[in-house]
Amino acid sequence: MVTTSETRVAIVGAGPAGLTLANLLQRNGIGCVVVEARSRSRVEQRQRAGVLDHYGSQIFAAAGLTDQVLADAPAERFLEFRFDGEPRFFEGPALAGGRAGRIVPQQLLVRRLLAAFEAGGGDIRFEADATVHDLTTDRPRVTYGEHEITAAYVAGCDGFHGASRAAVPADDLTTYTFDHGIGWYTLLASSPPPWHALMAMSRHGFAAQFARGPGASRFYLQYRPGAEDPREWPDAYAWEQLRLRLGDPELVAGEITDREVVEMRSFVAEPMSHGRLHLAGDAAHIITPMGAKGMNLALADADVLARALIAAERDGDEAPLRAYSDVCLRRTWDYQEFSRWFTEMVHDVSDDDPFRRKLAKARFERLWTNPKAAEWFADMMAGTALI
Ligand code: RFL
Repeated sequence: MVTTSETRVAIVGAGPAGLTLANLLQRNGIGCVVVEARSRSRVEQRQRAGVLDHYGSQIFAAAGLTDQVLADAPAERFLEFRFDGEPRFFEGPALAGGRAGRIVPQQLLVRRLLAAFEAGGGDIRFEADATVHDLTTDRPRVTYGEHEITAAYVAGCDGFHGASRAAVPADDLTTYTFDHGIGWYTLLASSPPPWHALMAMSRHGFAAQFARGPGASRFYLQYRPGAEDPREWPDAYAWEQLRLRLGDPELVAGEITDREVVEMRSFVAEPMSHGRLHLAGDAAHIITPMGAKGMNLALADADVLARALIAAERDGDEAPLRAYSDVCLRRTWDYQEFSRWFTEMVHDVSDDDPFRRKLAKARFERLWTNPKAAEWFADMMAGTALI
Protein backbone atom coordinates (compact mmCIF):
# COMPACT_ATOMS: atom_id res chain seq x y z
CA MET A 1 0.00 0.00 0.00
CA VAL A 2 1.51 3.30 -1.08
CA THR A 3 0.83 6.25 1.23
CA THR A 4 0.81 9.61 -0.48
CA SER A 5 1.18 13.15 0.74
CA GLU A 6 1.54 16.57 -0.81
CA THR A 7 3.69 19.57 -0.05
CA ARG A 8 4.98 22.66 -1.83
CA VAL A 9 8.70 21.87 -1.58
CA ALA A 10 10.09 18.36 -1.07
CA ILE A 11 13.61 18.61 0.34
CA VAL A 12 15.83 15.57 -0.11
CA GLY A 13 18.61 15.44 2.51
CA ALA A 14 18.93 16.79 6.06
CA GLY A 15 22.47 18.15 5.94
CA PRO A 16 23.35 21.84 6.31
CA ALA A 17 21.81 22.72 2.90
CA GLY A 18 18.50 20.88 3.37
CA LEU A 19 17.94 21.97 6.97
CA THR A 20 18.81 25.61 6.28
CA LEU A 21 16.41 25.66 3.35
CA ALA A 22 13.71 23.97 5.45
CA ASN A 23 14.03 26.57 8.21
CA LEU A 24 14.02 29.53 5.81
CA LEU A 25 10.91 28.23 4.01
CA GLN A 26 9.16 27.43 7.27
CA ARG A 27 9.76 30.95 8.59
CA ASN A 28 8.13 32.31 5.44
CA GLY A 29 5.11 30.07 5.64
CA ILE A 30 6.05 27.86 2.65
CA GLY A 31 5.11 24.21 3.24
CA CYS A 32 7.92 21.69 2.96
CA VAL A 33 8.81 18.13 3.93
CA VAL A 34 12.38 16.91 4.51
CA VAL A 35 13.30 13.29 3.72
CA GLU A 36 16.59 11.95 5.03
CA ALA A 37 18.13 8.55 4.25
CA ARG A 38 19.97 8.17 7.56
CA SER A 39 18.78 7.89 11.14
CA ARG A 40 18.43 10.95 13.33
CA SER A 41 21.38 9.96 15.52
CA ARG A 42 23.64 9.45 12.50
CA VAL A 43 22.74 12.86 11.09
CA GLU A 44 23.24 14.56 14.46
CA GLN A 45 26.66 13.06 15.04
CA ARG A 46 28.39 13.36 11.67
CA GLN A 47 31.54 15.43 12.23
CA ARG A 48 32.83 17.50 9.34
CA ALA A 49 33.16 21.24 8.97
CA GLY A 50 33.90 23.54 11.89
CA VAL A 51 33.75 27.11 10.63
CA LEU A 52 30.76 29.15 9.62
CA ASP A 53 32.00 32.18 7.69
CA HIS A 54 30.62 35.63 8.39
CA TYR A 55 28.43 35.57 5.30
CA GLY A 56 26.91 32.26 6.44
CA SER A 57 26.18 33.64 9.91
CA GLN A 58 24.33 36.57 8.29
CA ILE A 59 21.91 34.16 6.65
CA PHE A 60 20.77 33.02 10.10
CA ALA A 61 20.78 36.57 11.44
CA ALA A 62 18.50 37.76 8.62
CA ALA A 63 16.11 34.88 9.37
CA GLY A 64 16.02 35.70 13.10
CA LEU A 65 17.68 32.37 13.89
CA THR A 66 20.90 33.60 15.52
CA ASP A 67 19.87 32.71 19.07
CA GLN A 68 18.58 29.27 18.15
CA VAL A 69 21.46 28.33 15.88
CA LEU A 70 24.56 30.25 16.92
CA ALA A 71 24.26 30.66 20.71
CA ASP A 72 27.68 30.45 22.39
CA ALA A 73 29.52 29.93 19.11
CA PRO A 74 32.83 31.77 19.55
CA ALA A 75 33.93 34.28 16.94
CA GLU A 76 37.10 33.57 14.96
CA ARG A 77 39.98 35.96 15.59
CA PHE A 78 43.30 34.70 14.29
CA LEU A 79 44.62 32.19 11.86
CA GLU A 80 48.12 31.11 12.79
CA PHE A 81 50.47 30.16 9.98
CA ARG A 82 53.92 28.68 10.51
CA PHE A 83 56.34 28.84 7.63
CA ASP A 84 59.20 26.43 8.28
CA GLY A 85 58.32 26.69 11.97
CA GLU A 86 58.20 30.50 12.14
CA PRO A 87 54.78 31.75 13.40
CA ARG A 88 52.72 34.49 11.72
CA PHE A 89 49.28 35.57 12.87
CA PHE A 90 46.67 36.61 10.34
CA GLU A 91 43.96 38.71 11.93
CA GLY A 92 41.34 38.13 9.24
CA PRO A 93 38.20 39.55 10.90
CA ALA A 94 39.94 42.86 11.71
CA LEU A 95 41.17 43.14 8.11
CA ALA A 96 37.64 42.38 6.86
CA GLY A 97 36.11 45.27 8.78
CA GLY A 98 35.08 43.16 11.77
CA ARG A 99 33.35 40.43 9.77
CA ALA A 100 34.24 37.41 11.89
CA GLY A 101 33.31 33.81 11.22
CA ARG A 102 31.96 31.65 14.04
CA ILE A 103 33.37 28.37 15.25
CA VAL A 104 30.45 25.93 15.01
CA PRO A 105 31.05 22.22 14.53
CA GLN A 106 28.83 21.03 11.67
CA GLN A 107 27.07 18.43 13.83
CA LEU A 108 26.08 21.15 16.32
CA LEU A 109 24.75 23.36 13.53
CA VAL A 110 22.77 20.43 12.12
CA ARG A 111 21.37 19.51 15.55
CA ARG A 112 20.26 23.08 16.18
CA LEU A 113 18.73 23.53 12.72
CA LEU A 114 16.84 20.30 13.23
CA ALA A 115 15.58 21.43 16.65
CA ALA A 116 14.49 24.82 15.25
CA PHE A 117 12.62 23.19 12.35
CA GLU A 118 10.87 20.71 14.61
CA ALA A 119 10.02 23.42 17.16
CA GLY A 120 8.19 25.20 14.32
CA GLY A 121 6.18 22.04 13.57
CA GLY A 122 8.44 20.88 10.71
CA ASP A 123 7.85 17.53 9.00
CA ILE A 124 11.08 15.52 8.71
CA ARG A 125 11.25 11.82 7.90
CA PHE A 126 14.37 9.88 8.81
CA GLU A 127 15.54 6.56 7.37
CA ALA A 128 13.82 7.58 4.16
CA ASP A 129 16.17 6.75 1.29
CA ALA A 130 14.53 8.77 -1.47
CA THR A 131 14.34 8.71 -5.25
CA VAL A 132 13.10 11.66 -7.34
CA HIS A 133 10.75 11.43 -10.37
CA ASP A 134 8.87 13.46 -13.01
CA LEU A 135 11.20 16.40 -12.58
CA THR A 136 10.29 18.10 -15.84
CA THR A 137 6.55 17.95 -15.15
CA ASP A 138 4.67 20.34 -12.88
CA ARG A 139 4.05 17.55 -10.33
CA PRO A 140 7.44 16.12 -9.44
CA ARG A 141 7.49 13.27 -6.92
CA VAL A 142 9.79 11.98 -4.22
CA THR A 143 9.39 8.36 -3.16
CA TYR A 144 10.87 6.22 -0.39
CA GLY A 145 9.78 2.77 0.72
CA GLU A 146 6.01 2.66 0.34
CA HIS A 147 5.65 6.45 0.50
CA GLU A 148 5.16 9.05 -2.18
CA ILE A 149 5.31 12.84 -1.81
CA THR A 150 4.12 15.07 -4.64
CA ALA A 151 5.36 18.64 -4.64
CA ALA A 152 5.57 21.80 -6.68
CA TYR A 153 9.37 21.80 -6.40
CA VAL A 154 12.10 19.39 -5.34
CA ALA A 155 15.28 20.58 -3.62
CA GLY A 156 18.14 18.11 -4.10
CA CYS A 157 20.19 18.66 -0.93
CA ASP A 158 21.37 15.06 -0.70
CA GLY A 159 25.13 15.51 -0.87
CA PHE A 160 27.69 14.29 -3.36
CA HIS A 161 26.48 10.66 -3.43
CA GLY A 162 22.76 11.46 -3.36
CA ALA A 163 19.96 10.44 -5.73
CA SER A 164 18.98 13.88 -7.03
CA ARG A 165 21.89 14.71 -9.30
CA ALA A 166 21.95 11.09 -10.45
CA ALA A 167 18.36 11.51 -11.70
CA VAL A 168 19.36 14.22 -14.18
CA PRO A 169 20.02 12.76 -17.64
CA ALA A 170 23.75 12.84 -18.39
CA ASP A 171 23.16 14.89 -21.56
CA ASP A 172 21.58 17.67 -19.53
CA LEU A 173 24.50 18.04 -17.13
CA THR A 174 28.08 19.19 -17.60
CA THR A 175 30.40 18.05 -14.84
CA TYR A 176 33.89 19.24 -13.98
CA THR A 177 36.17 17.12 -11.82
CA PHE A 178 39.63 18.12 -10.67
CA ASP A 179 42.11 15.98 -8.74
CA HIS A 180 44.52 18.21 -6.81
CA GLY A 181 47.01 15.35 -6.44
CA ILE A 182 47.18 15.96 -2.68
CA GLY A 183 46.28 13.63 0.16
CA TRP A 184 45.60 14.36 3.82
CA TYR A 185 46.04 11.92 6.66
CA THR A 186 43.80 13.22 9.44
CA LEU A 187 43.97 12.19 13.08
CA LEU A 188 41.69 13.04 15.97
CA ALA A 189 43.65 12.82 19.21
CA SER A 190 43.33 13.77 22.86
CA SER A 191 46.14 16.32 22.57
CA PRO A 192 45.74 19.84 24.03
CA PRO A 193 44.19 22.06 21.34
CA PRO A 194 46.06 25.05 19.87
CA TRP A 195 45.02 28.60 20.78
CA HIS A 196 44.18 29.45 17.17
CA ALA A 197 43.57 27.44 14.04
CA LEU A 198 47.10 26.49 13.04
CA MET A 199 48.40 25.79 9.52
CA ALA A 200 52.03 24.88 9.02
CA MET A 201 53.80 25.09 5.68
CA SER A 202 57.12 23.30 5.66
CA ARG A 203 59.81 21.61 3.61
CA HIS A 204 58.41 18.33 4.90
CA GLY A 205 54.86 19.08 3.71
CA PHE A 206 51.73 20.73 5.06
CA ALA A 207 50.35 20.04 8.53
CA ALA A 208 47.52 21.59 10.51
CA GLN A 209 46.08 21.46 13.99
CA PHE A 210 42.58 22.58 14.97
CA ALA A 211 40.80 22.53 18.32
CA ARG A 212 38.09 19.92 18.75
CA GLY A 213 36.74 20.80 22.17
CA PRO A 214 38.76 21.61 25.30
CA GLY A 215 40.88 18.45 25.33
CA ALA A 216 41.26 17.30 21.74
CA SER A 217 42.87 18.27 18.45
CA ARG A 218 42.26 17.32 14.84
CA PHE A 219 45.56 17.01 12.95
CA TYR A 220 46.21 16.97 9.21
CA LEU A 221 49.32 15.70 7.45
CA GLN A 222 49.87 16.08 3.71
CA TYR A 223 50.92 12.90 1.86
CA ARG A 224 51.52 11.96 -1.79
CA PRO A 225 48.63 9.81 -3.09
CA GLY A 226 49.91 6.89 -5.13
CA ALA A 227 53.48 7.29 -3.85
CA GLU A 228 52.84 6.62 -0.15
CA ASP A 229 50.07 5.22 2.05
CA PRO A 230 49.78 6.88 5.47
CA ARG A 231 47.66 3.98 6.75
CA GLU A 232 50.96 2.10 6.86
CA TRP A 233 52.71 4.81 8.89
CA PRO A 234 53.46 3.82 12.50
CA ASP A 235 51.89 6.35 14.90
CA ALA A 236 55.38 7.31 16.11
CA TYR A 237 56.22 8.43 12.55
CA ALA A 238 53.01 10.49 12.29
CA TRP A 239 53.81 12.26 15.58
CA GLU A 240 57.40 12.86 14.48
CA GLN A 241 56.16 14.42 11.23
CA LEU A 242 53.63 16.57 13.09
CA ARG A 243 56.30 17.89 15.48
CA LEU A 244 58.63 18.60 12.58
CA ARG A 245 56.11 20.30 10.32
CA LEU A 246 54.30 22.23 13.06
CA GLY A 247 57.66 23.32 14.49
CA ASP A 248 56.48 22.10 17.89
CA PRO A 249 58.96 19.65 19.46
CA GLU A 250 56.86 19.57 22.66
CA LEU A 251 53.62 18.48 20.92
CA VAL A 252 51.83 15.98 23.18
CA ALA A 253 51.02 12.67 21.50
CA GLY A 254 47.49 12.02 22.77
CA GLU A 255 45.42 8.92 22.27
CA ILE A 256 44.30 8.68 18.63
CA THR A 257 40.53 8.10 18.45
CA ASP A 258 39.92 8.48 14.73
CA ARG A 259 42.04 8.38 11.58
CA GLU A 260 41.05 9.02 8.00
CA VAL A 261 42.59 9.47 4.61
CA VAL A 262 41.21 12.21 2.32
CA GLU A 263 42.20 12.82 -1.30
CA MET A 264 41.52 16.33 -2.46
CA ARG A 265 39.09 16.60 -5.33
CA SER A 266 36.87 19.35 -6.63
CA PHE A 267 33.66 18.88 -8.56
CA VAL A 268 31.03 21.14 -10.12
CA ALA A 269 27.84 20.15 -11.93
CA GLU A 270 26.19 22.63 -14.30
CA PRO A 271 23.42 23.70 -14.36
CA MET A 272 22.16 23.31 -10.81
CA SER A 273 18.53 23.17 -11.96
CA HIS A 274 16.70 20.59 -14.05
CA GLY A 275 13.00 21.19 -14.56
CA ARG A 276 11.55 21.52 -11.05
CA LEU A 277 14.60 20.02 -9.36
CA HIS A 278 17.11 22.45 -7.88
CA LEU A 279 20.37 21.10 -6.49
CA ALA A 280 22.05 22.73 -3.48
CA GLY A 281 25.29 22.14 -1.60
CA ASP A 282 27.48 19.09 -2.10
CA ALA A 283 24.87 17.59 -4.45
CA ALA A 284 26.05 20.18 -6.99
CA HIS A 285 29.67 20.85 -6.02
CA ILE A 286 32.48 19.79 -3.73
CA ILE A 287 35.54 21.85 -2.91
CA THR A 288 38.85 21.27 -1.11
CA PRO A 289 38.80 22.03 2.62
CA MET A 290 41.27 24.93 2.20
CA GLY A 291 39.34 28.12 2.89
CA ALA A 292 36.60 26.13 4.67
CA LYS A 293 33.97 26.89 2.06
CA GLY A 294 32.15 23.56 1.55
CA MET A 295 29.51 23.99 4.23
CA ASN A 296 29.33 27.73 3.60
CA LEU A 297 28.58 27.22 -0.09
CA ALA A 298 25.82 24.79 0.90
CA LEU A 299 24.26 27.46 3.14
CA ALA A 300 24.60 30.18 0.50
CA ASP A 301 22.84 27.95 -2.07
CA ALA A 302 20.06 27.25 0.41
CA ASP A 303 19.62 30.97 1.04
CA VAL A 304 19.41 31.83 -2.68
CA LEU A 305 17.05 28.91 -3.31
CA ALA A 306 14.81 29.88 -0.39
CA ARG A 307 14.44 33.43 -1.72
CA ALA A 308 13.67 32.14 -5.21
CA LEU A 309 11.07 29.66 -3.95
CA ILE A 310 9.44 32.32 -1.78
CA ALA A 311 9.18 34.65 -4.82
CA ALA A 312 7.64 31.84 -6.86
CA GLU A 313 5.18 30.78 -4.18
CA ARG A 314 4.18 34.18 -2.83
CA ASP A 315 4.29 36.34 -5.93
CA GLY A 316 4.12 33.79 -8.74
CA ASP A 317 7.48 35.17 -9.90
CA GLU A 318 9.65 32.36 -11.27
CA ALA A 319 12.45 34.62 -12.57
CA PRO A 320 14.63 34.15 -9.44
CA LEU A 321 14.28 30.36 -9.79
CA ARG A 322 15.38 30.57 -13.42
CA ALA A 323 18.41 32.62 -12.28
CA TYR A 324 19.17 30.31 -9.33
CA SER A 325 21.76 28.15 -11.04
CA ASP A 326 23.70 31.04 -12.60
CA VAL A 327 23.74 33.00 -9.35
CA CYS A 328 25.03 30.04 -7.32
CA LEU A 329 27.55 28.92 -9.92
CA ARG A 330 29.19 32.36 -9.94
CA ARG A 331 29.92 32.05 -6.23
CA THR A 332 30.86 28.38 -6.59
CA TRP A 333 33.54 29.06 -9.20
CA ASP A 334 34.81 32.08 -7.29
CA TYR A 335 35.24 29.91 -4.19
CA GLN A 336 36.73 27.04 -6.22
CA GLU A 337 39.40 29.41 -7.49
CA PHE A 338 40.04 30.75 -3.99
CA SER A 339 40.27 27.27 -2.54
CA ARG A 340 42.71 26.16 -5.27
CA TRP A 341 44.80 29.32 -4.68
CA PHE A 342 44.93 28.59 -0.94
CA THR A 343 45.59 24.87 -1.50
CA GLU A 344 48.61 25.59 -3.69
CA MET A 345 50.01 28.18 -1.30
CA VAL A 346 50.12 25.86 1.68
CA HIS A 347 50.92 22.55 -0.05
CA ASP A 348 53.58 23.58 -2.55
CA VAL A 349 56.12 24.45 0.12
CA SER A 350 57.68 20.99 0.36
CA ASP A 351 61.09 20.32 -1.12
CA ASP A 352 59.48 18.22 -3.90
CA ASP A 353 59.58 21.09 -6.41
CA PRO A 354 61.90 24.04 -5.62
CA PHE A 355 60.25 26.36 -8.17
CA ARG A 356 56.77 25.80 -6.75
CA ARG A 357 58.19 26.27 -3.25
CA LYS A 358 59.43 29.72 -4.28
CA LEU A 359 56.05 30.61 -5.80
CA ALA A 360 54.21 29.47 -2.68
CA LYS A 361 56.54 31.53 -0.51
CA ALA A 362 55.98 34.61 -2.72
CA ARG A 363 52.20 34.12 -2.51
CA PHE A 364 52.41 33.82 1.27
CA GLU A 365 54.70 36.87 1.69
CA ARG A 366 52.30 39.01 -0.35
CA LEU A 367 49.78 38.62 2.49
CA TRP A 368 52.18 40.36 4.88
CA THR A 369 53.60 42.98 2.54
CA ASN A 370 50.66 44.08 0.39
CA PRO A 371 47.72 45.40 2.44
CA LYS A 372 45.32 45.01 -0.49
CA ALA A 373 46.27 41.35 -0.88
CA ALA A 374 45.75 40.82 2.86
CA GLU A 375 42.35 42.50 2.70
CA TRP A 376 41.32 40.38 -0.27
CA PHE A 377 42.30 37.21 1.57
CA ALA A 378 40.40 38.33 4.68
CA ASP A 379 37.40 39.21 2.51
CA MET A 380 37.33 35.76 0.91
CA MET A 381 37.62 34.12 4.32
CA ALA A 382 34.67 36.20 5.57
CA GLY A 383 32.60 35.13 2.58
CA THR A 384 31.29 37.25 -0.23
CA ALA A 385 27.86 38.66 -0.95
CA LEU A 386 26.16 37.81 -4.22
CA ILE A 387 28.40 38.64 -7.15
P1 RFL B 1 25.62 16.67 3.30
O1 RFL B 1 26.10 17.23 4.58
O2 RFL B 1 26.38 15.59 2.66
O3 RFL B 1 24.11 16.21 3.54
C1 RFL B 1 23.40 15.46 2.58
C2 RFL B 1 22.33 14.66 3.30
O4 RFL B 1 21.56 13.96 2.34
C3 RFL B 1 21.33 12.64 2.80
N1 RFL B 1 21.01 11.80 1.63
C4 RFL B 1 19.77 11.40 1.32
N2 RFL B 1 18.59 11.61 1.92
C5 RFL B 1 17.48 11.03 1.34
N3 RFL B 1 17.54 10.29 0.22
C6 RFL B 1 18.72 10.05 -0.42
N4 RFL B 1 18.75 9.33 -1.53
C7 RFL B 1 19.90 10.63 0.14
N5 RFL B 1 21.22 10.59 -0.21
C8 RFL B 1 21.87 11.30 0.71
C9 RFL B 1 22.60 12.30 3.52
O5 RFL B 1 22.41 11.23 4.44
C10 RFL B 1 22.92 13.60 4.21
O6 RFL B 1 22.30 13.71 5.48
O7 RFL B 1 25.46 17.82 2.18
P2 RFL B 1 25.14 19.39 2.31
O8 RFL B 1 23.92 19.64 3.12
O9 RFL B 1 25.21 19.89 0.93
O10 RFL B 1 26.32 20.00 3.17
C11 RFL B 1 27.62 20.03 2.65
C12 RFL B 1 28.64 19.92 3.77
O11 RFL B 1 28.36 18.78 4.56
C13 RFL B 1 30.06 19.82 3.21
O12 RFL B 1 30.25 20.75 2.17
C14 RFL B 1 31.11 20.09 4.27
O13 RFL B 1 31.06 19.15 5.32
C15 RFL B 1 32.48 20.03 3.61
N6 RFL B 1 33.54 20.07 4.60
C16 RFL B 1 33.90 21.28 5.16
N7 RFL B 1 33.25 22.41 4.82
C17 RFL B 1 33.57 23.58 5.41
O14 RFL B 1 32.93 24.61 5.11
N8 RFL B 1 34.59 23.65 6.34
C18 RFL B 1 35.28 22.56 6.72
O15 RFL B 1 36.16 22.66 7.56
C19 RFL B 1 34.95 21.29 6.13
N9 RFL B 1 35.58 20.15 6.51
C20 RFL B 1 34.16 18.88 5.01
C21 RFL B 1 35.16 18.95 5.99
C22 RFL B 1 33.78 17.63 4.49
C23 RFL B 1 34.40 16.45 4.89
N10 RFL B 1 33.99 15.23 4.29
C24 RFL B 1 32.76 15.19 3.52
C25 RFL B 1 34.88 14.25 3.91
C26 RFL B 1 35.78 17.78 6.43
C27 RFL B 1 35.39 16.54 5.90
C28 RFL B 1 36.08 15.31 6.44
